[in-house]
Amino acid sequence: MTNTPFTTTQTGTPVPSDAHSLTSGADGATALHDRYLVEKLAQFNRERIPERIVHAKGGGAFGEFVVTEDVSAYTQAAVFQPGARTETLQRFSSVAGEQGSPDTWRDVRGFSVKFYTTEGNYDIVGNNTPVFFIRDGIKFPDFIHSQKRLPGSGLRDADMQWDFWTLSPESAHQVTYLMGDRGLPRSWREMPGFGSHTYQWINAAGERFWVKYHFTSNQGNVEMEGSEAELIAGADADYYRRDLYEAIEAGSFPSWDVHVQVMPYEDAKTYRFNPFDLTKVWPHADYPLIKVGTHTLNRNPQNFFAEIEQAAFSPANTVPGIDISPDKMLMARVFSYPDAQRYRVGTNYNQIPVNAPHAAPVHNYSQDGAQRHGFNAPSTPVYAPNSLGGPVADEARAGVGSWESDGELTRAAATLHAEDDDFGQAGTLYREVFDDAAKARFLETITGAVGGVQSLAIRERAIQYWTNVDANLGAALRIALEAAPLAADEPGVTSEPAHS
Ligand code: HDE
Repeated sequence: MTNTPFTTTQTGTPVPSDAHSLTSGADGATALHDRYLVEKLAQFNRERIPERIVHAKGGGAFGEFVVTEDVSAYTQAAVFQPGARTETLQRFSSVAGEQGSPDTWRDVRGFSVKFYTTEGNYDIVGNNTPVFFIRDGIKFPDFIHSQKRLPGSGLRDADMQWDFWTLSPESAHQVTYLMGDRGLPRSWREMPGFGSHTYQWINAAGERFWVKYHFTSNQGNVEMEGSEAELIAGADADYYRRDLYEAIEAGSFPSWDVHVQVMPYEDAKTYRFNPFDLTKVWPHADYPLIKVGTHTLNRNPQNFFAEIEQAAFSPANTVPGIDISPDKMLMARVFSYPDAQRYRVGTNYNQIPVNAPHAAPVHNYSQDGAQRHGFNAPSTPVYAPNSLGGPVADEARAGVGSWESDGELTRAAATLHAEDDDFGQAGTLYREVFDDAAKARFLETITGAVGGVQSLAIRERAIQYWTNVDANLGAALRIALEAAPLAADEPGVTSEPAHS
């Protein structure tokens, strides 16, 4: 066919064959100077970049966020102004599994949204749960180590998981979510999303508020049973990824209504528990949901590696009118994500189209670095200060929203309050949110998970952990474990490990 292009080298030179190496004679010695053979094999060896050390398995799509309400009283951010429409990228993920792991292993799911706003990219990098396992980032590597693989055998291990969790009681709320129905969504389209942390909004007058983000699925929250999830894990490791891709291909665009809870700045000093503690939710009765708009996914990636594998979501990507809060986990993440992305994707990872701003210019004095391709015009100065009209800082924004100097705030928030405990909200979730059927499924799940623990000391701690959440639950777990064949008595038999 006349318009079929020729195969070329990476530098555009047509090649004589894609099937035969250059040899002396039909089956003679292969020539080392067969540049295309060498280039093709070398390129193949370098197709992989390091996978995400957590959230390695995922999928995503592009979309649009539309503001349908007026929340300008709380934030000046352009992306949240009435009527604003913003292009977005969303990635969903599991946490503990490697890139090839089954989508439907029990796990928390990542829920990341990049907003390509007119003031730069804004990222909400959350999960399908409103809380997290720990409240200080220094424990994160240890937590993840305990959920992944034993250094010797390279195998997952229930003892490691429950040893960490039972020695970190602050994990109880999130583990209750994980072991409950939320741990097995039927699809990424049918689950909620949360920013999880407390963030700061600043309005045009400089007034500050604390907010939490909620993404409510317009497809409903639908979960699957553990037995169904295990079957699917064996039949189709990419079940969620396929579901999202095919839904969008078919024109069935999933959407989420976006709400915020808003806490006045000063309330944080007297609230009944630390409002910046990531293991806690704010009861909606205290701070009701306020609608902001709707986020719809309506376009599949053209190239999975270029647009999803290389996508870099970061809590460090904030825009004017939005800032971080004194949440120790959030402050640690602000360092970690760009660090991980420089390692994983490269120094100039924000020049890759999927990570570059789509609706805002880039003006700064950084230059060079591997694979830089966007470059400063010859006349642009590469230093500041300068007398050549180079970009200048927007000094009006200095200190806007800053809480760092408000010692009373951080001391008050961190002072232990009556409800600054580890098990209270987990118990409320179990008793008041799970119905009887959900409670029964929950008991079955934790019996299986704790039943895989070999160490009787850790198993006993796990029973105490759940007793602290709810005494009846702890008692029922003890009975269920005594009735179940003790995995500890059956060497080599462990239940499907819970995935964090
Ligand atoms: Fe992450 N997390 N995280 N995490 N996380 C990463 O960043 C980290 C935490 C979350 O689709 C990494 O680029 C630290 C909470 C999602 O690309 C890494 C701490 C929440 C994704 C990292 C946390 C998350 C990540 C791995 C404790 C929900 C996938 C690769 C302070 C509120 C984003 C990367 C995507 C990815 C660090 C805890 C969610 C290693 C240090 C809490 C959804 O930088």
